[in-house]
Amino acid sequence: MTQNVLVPDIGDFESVEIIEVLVKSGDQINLDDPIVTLESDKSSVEVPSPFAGKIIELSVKVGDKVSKGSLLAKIENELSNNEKIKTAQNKEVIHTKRETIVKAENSIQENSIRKVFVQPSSKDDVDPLETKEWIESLNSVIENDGPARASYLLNKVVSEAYTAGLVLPDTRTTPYINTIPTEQEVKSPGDQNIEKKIRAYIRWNAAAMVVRANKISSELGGHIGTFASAATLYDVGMNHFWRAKNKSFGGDLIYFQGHSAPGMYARAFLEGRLSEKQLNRFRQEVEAGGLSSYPHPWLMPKFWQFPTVSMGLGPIMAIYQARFLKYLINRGLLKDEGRKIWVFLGDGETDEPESLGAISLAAREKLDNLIFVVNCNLQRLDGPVRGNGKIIQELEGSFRGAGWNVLKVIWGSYWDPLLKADKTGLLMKRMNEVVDGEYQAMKAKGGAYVREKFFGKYPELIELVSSMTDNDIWKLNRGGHDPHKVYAAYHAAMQHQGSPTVIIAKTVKGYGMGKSGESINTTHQQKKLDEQDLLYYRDRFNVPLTDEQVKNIEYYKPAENSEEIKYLKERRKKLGGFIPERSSLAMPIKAPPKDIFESFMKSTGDKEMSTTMVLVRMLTNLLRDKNVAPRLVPIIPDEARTFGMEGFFRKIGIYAHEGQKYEPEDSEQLSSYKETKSGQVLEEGITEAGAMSSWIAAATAYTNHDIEMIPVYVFYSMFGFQRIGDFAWAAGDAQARGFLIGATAGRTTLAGEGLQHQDGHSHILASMIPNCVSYDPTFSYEMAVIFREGLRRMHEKNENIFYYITAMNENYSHPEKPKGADEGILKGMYLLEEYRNKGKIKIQLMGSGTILREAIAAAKILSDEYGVDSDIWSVTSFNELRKDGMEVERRNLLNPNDKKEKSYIEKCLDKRDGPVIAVTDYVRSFSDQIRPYTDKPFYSLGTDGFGRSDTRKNLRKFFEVDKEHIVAYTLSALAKEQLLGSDSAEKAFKKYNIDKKKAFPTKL
Ligand SMILES: Cc1ncc(C[n+]2csc(CCOP(=O)(O)OP(=O)(O)O)c2C)c(N)n1
Ligand SMILES: [Mg+2]
Repeated sequence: MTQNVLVPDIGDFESVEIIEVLVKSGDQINLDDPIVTLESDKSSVEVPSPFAGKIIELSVKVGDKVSKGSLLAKIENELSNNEKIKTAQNKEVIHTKRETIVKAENSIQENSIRKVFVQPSSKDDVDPLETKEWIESLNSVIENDGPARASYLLNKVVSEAYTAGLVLPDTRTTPYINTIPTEQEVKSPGDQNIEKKIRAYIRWNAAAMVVRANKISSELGGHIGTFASAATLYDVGMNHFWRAKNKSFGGDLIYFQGHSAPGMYARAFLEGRLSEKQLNRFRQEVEAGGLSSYPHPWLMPKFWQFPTVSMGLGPIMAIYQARFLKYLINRGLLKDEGRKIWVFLGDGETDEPESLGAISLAAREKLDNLIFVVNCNLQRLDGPVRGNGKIIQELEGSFRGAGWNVLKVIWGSYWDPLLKADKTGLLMKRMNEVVDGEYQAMKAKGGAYVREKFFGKYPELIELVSSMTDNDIWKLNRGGHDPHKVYAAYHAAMQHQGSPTVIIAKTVKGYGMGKSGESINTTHQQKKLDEQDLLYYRDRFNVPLTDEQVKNIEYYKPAENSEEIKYLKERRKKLGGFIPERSSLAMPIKAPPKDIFESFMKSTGDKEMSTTMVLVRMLTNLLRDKNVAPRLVPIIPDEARTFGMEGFFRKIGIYAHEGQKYEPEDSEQLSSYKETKSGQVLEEGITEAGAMSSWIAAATAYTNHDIEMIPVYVFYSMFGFQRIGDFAWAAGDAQARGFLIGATAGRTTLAGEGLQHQDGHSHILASMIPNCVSYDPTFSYEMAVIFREGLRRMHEKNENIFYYITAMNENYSHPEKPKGADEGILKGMYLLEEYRNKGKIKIQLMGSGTILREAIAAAKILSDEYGVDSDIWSVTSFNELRKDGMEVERRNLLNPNDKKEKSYIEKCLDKRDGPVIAVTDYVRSFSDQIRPYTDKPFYSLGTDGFGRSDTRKNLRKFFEVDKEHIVAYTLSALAKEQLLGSDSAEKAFKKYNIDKKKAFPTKL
């Protein structure tokens, strides 16, 4: 049967041009194969075939204009009902037993509940007998019908109470005790004695390493107290849970709390991975072989995986890492091996908005591959985290509210008998009422103090501990220091399904440090322990070192054949290898053939388009390359329509782990909002931090998942580096490979949006990241040459760099690529045009981005009206030129006897005459960067100052970067250089109505 393929609903557009015809008569095509590409003045989008079959007639050609309903082709197809079937599948209706259940529930007669007006609950138990009956009923249901039924009943009662108008108890938090009841704790299979010894040695060596470094110089710093509080949390994971990457398993990913790094080095020392010599080089990294202060993959690329020490970045990056792992699995690019992402963070660190900012996403995405461990030692750097409150309860509320599985590990096993003996709940009441500031003081002040201040409040509690000595009371441990409790929580977290888990563990900062730093406000900064402190620490953990050895701050490492070392190695062997370890087995992606980019090298003729459109077109083409297509990860924080990228929605789908449970409002449209489980686009919503975290996860997939991915994160340039600069820095550290695209860039190019939108400095910010390569291209072919080279360098040659490219929303026509321009485009500048008609006076006119076009227009005026010739340079990257300039200058300074080497800028300009006039849509310091690398007089024009909303023409006039200002200022510069009389400039100022009294734009 013959079917007509018509142009579907393309949104608000009429008469849209066909820019590509992707099939020919006689082709056998599949459902959804693209037939043509349409381009409006904002975006380009492929039209997929609604049928499979053979093209028997093509009704259009390139250049034709079509609208909704236009005939594109005729197809002979066997399955005439194909489309219907497809639509029916899309409208997947979910039938469950739900309705039946609801009906049954409604049939229960429950109108007998009396409605009351809201009243807060009474604090006193006015009828203990009745209370008892209720509790007994509950126990009986738990006993006879099981906990699930009991929970159901409670929920039912609570919802009835709500309907009745009662003030409900605040259920964000649970009592201040461990979530897992003692009886339910899964016991560790480990040998506790050996593990305790190992932990003690690790503690000792970590502290010794920091103290030793500070003997060399107190400049070196370091932390003892943090790892001292977290040692058990790490050790249980290392001995029992964290599986390393090896040939048969992808590996769990562990985000270590940055300043607990000494503990990881100390363990690696026992494992034989680091030598004593290396430990002695903690924080002395300038000579090769030192250990980095914190986890920095850039500095220790075979060890650290995740830069975490800028607080808050680790947690959010890990959330998106867990999400990206599911994305890879759902897209069929990785096997689901049940890998987990573990994240360690401090309680103080949760103050950072980034730490908790994405926890609801983690729950929404059902990231049960994610486990947070918040080390609640109740202190941060200066003092208590929540002296007047309870950080554990506060966090529980936030995480529960967001939908996480929350496991509190507050009390250690020594408390178990006391809690068991507490029949009236008074101990629990006391635990609930004490605030963190007090809890902290108690651990600083000893057992007698705890007896008095904690138990002393109620005579019953004094009685409860009457048979215990002060020392016994002092030994009442906190959950995070009890390997049994920690094991049980980790075990439960591993089993949990359907939501992420947070383990909130209570610990003591500086645990075991005694007077030198246990639970005192200055613990965080403690990096020097004197002899007495060290002896105390040794004794506290029974480290088998003599006094002499302690005085020499020797490390302790038992013999290779000792039971401790054998045990430690055997445990890691069972878990697949050592952690942390960074490696990559990813295969490079072959850069696409040149022909994919060929169309961008030609002139667009009269057709005007923006570089953002060029980029989107290029990505569309790349989606046809079999090597590149599956690896592309387009990332957009709710701006696809701004950038003309909405065509991707339908074409490659938006990633949604649950697919699409609704029929989108625009389902009939060509770029309808299609969410699918195998979707490729990461549509992040309005979160630049989240989108950047996704980008980092994808950009480091080559090491964390052994698969090279090509993330392309397109942001509104103003909300890029300025907003997420710290992430970009971390990305550099993590050796991310991928593209960041600053769209709608330029202070005057984005016209109407005003001060908070117009970016005139992102390139400066990008230039500060050593491995970020950045470009501000003007023309379609520049963009194509740069992008292709980025693919080649990063993803085929595996250079550890990432690209920042600005793209604009100004439409103009693009010329053909000049012959031989490629090298210059990539190095940062090339000669675009030369005016040699009049001859005598010459200038070197440089421009980048859309302002290059103003420069080109100015050159014409200068030539036609003032007899000034110019060489016009398209500067694709002032940043790259500066890097080259700096390097060459340094080499020349180092080798004063050698022939002077020329920088690339010098090579370009050497044989050219006249001053340089450089003009961009960015602040002057952008182009000023290359001033030192040429002897020529240098004048820069730029957009210093706050942006504002107006037309492009007015804005360029305001910032003095339009062609008229370029002409006038050039003439004035020539006068200053005594190459021309000043009258020409004065005439131009007059002619162009340039107000000399206007204040400098930074002051306006
Ligand atoms: C963004 C950022 N701000 C400040 C710091 C400096 N800093 C390092 S550790 C620390 C205190 C950390 O307290 P907490 O998170 O409770 O960790 P703890 O050491 O108590 O485990 C601070 C402020 C940092 N590393 N990153
Ligand atoms: Mg803390």
